[in-house]
Amino acid sequence: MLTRNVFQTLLTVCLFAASAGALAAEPAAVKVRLSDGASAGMSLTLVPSTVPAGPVEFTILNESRTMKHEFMILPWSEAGAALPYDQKTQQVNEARLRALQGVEDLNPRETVTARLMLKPGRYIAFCNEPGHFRDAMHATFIVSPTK
Ligand SMILES: [Cu+2]
Repeated sequence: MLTRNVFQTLLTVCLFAASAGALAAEPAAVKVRLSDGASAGMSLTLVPSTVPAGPVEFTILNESRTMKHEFMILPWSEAGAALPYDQKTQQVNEARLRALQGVEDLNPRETVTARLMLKPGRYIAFCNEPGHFRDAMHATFIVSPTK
């Protein structure tokens, strides 16, 4: 499927509108790698893993040759295992999460950029293709307050 939903919450839209009047800051650049892993299992990595609050441009690379992966992110202060999880579908239950943003269903070898406005806090990023969250496709991401 080539369809892709890039969705943002009302909260994010409001934040964006509120900051639009300020001087446009250069977005922080973050490289996201989605990988099946040759021997180490699946992974999701963000470099850097900490950025200042404001616009963040994620360059998301699906390194897989065969599988779809995705990049979802939301504010989350707890450990990743505490995300609501549906054992039947083997997915994080997105309907029970607020402020979820991201890019769904990147095809193998596809690279997509997504620019998000992020406020300070601790975030979790994950892939929600069935089984992938449990297969360690998640990572913590920190947005620090700007001076
Ligand atoms: Cu995945």
